[in-house]
Amino acid sequence: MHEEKIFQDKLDREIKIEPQDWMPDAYRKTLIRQISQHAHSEIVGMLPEGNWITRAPSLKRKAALLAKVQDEAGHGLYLYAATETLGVTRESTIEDLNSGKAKYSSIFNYPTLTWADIGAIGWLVDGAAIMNQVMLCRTSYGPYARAMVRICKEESFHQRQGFEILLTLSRGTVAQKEMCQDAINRWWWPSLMMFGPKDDDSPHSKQSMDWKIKRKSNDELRQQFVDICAEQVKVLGMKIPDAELKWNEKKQHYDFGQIDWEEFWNVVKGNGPCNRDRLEARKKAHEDGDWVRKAAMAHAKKSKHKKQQTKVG
Ligand code: FAQ
Repeated sequence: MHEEKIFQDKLDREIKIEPQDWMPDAYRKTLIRQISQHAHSEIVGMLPEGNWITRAPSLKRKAALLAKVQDEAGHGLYLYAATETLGVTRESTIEDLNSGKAKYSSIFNYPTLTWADIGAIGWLVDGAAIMNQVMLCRTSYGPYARAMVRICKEESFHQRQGFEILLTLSRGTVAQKEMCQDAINRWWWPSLMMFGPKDDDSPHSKQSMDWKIKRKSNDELRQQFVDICAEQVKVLGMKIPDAELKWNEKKQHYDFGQIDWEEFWNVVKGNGPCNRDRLEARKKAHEDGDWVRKAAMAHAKKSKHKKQQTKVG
């Protein structure tokens, strides 16, 4: 009881909860779930873009894409490290992904068919990710909040890189303009789904808001994202594929059309266009890396042994 009071008091006074602090089991479990899903999303998120590294249209584009994909790997690693502070091993967390038990963001189960998709991912997917992650910089768990600050800085660079790809295409030939619009058409609705189910259908939101893990609801963030994109798309001279998108003077927000929630849950349950491929690719990468992990462990053991011998000598 005393511990619960200290925990609640810290939340009330906006003091971060740290790994060594007492916390309710359910708070710990929620964080492990959310942070590990987030880590998996970063790692699986490398796959759709990695697909275009060898086919980027110029050396400059290739270098930028390589750096971006490497950043995502770094984000995954900070987040796996943050998950470990809650008392679970990285091995078991990765095993949960590879066995299909753990979730990762629905968005990465869609294919990248053209170069314009790399621009659309940067603008829309990174844009949605930032919208969600800026509020997570103020999340109540210290290691997660601190990881988010650095991740957000990098994500905002990614977002601009994507927008600039689309801007270039939008000023190009007729075929390039069509490619740009087609990518926006395919990535728009899945990007809106990244924010999760509607607030009324979101089982975790209420408790996560009370614990200050989440600071804004799924619908609030989705609305902010729509409002920003509806303006930015004008700079591109492109269209958002939603006939119902319209400024609502009274609400001071854009109204927008219905999200296909059946498609969302279908993808979350593993039946999206690329779910199977993504998991296979991750499993193969893990198996191919087995010798590296073993070699690193053997090297660490040898070095430790050598050090001990020098001390004895
Ligand atoms: N996909 O009750 P809620 C990125 C699940 S990072 C799949 O609303 P919550 C960087 C949810 O897990 C993108 N599943 O849950 C990048 C739960 O299932 P469970 C990832 C989803 O946690 C860019 C159930 O539905 N970002 O993109 C999705 O309160 C470019 C009920 O949902 C994060 O992970 C979904 N979209 O709110 C990388 C941010 N939405 O666990 C490469 C951190 C919901 O009960 C290239 N996460 N579900 O079985 C969060 O902020 C939250 O977890 C939400 C969901 C907002 C995603």
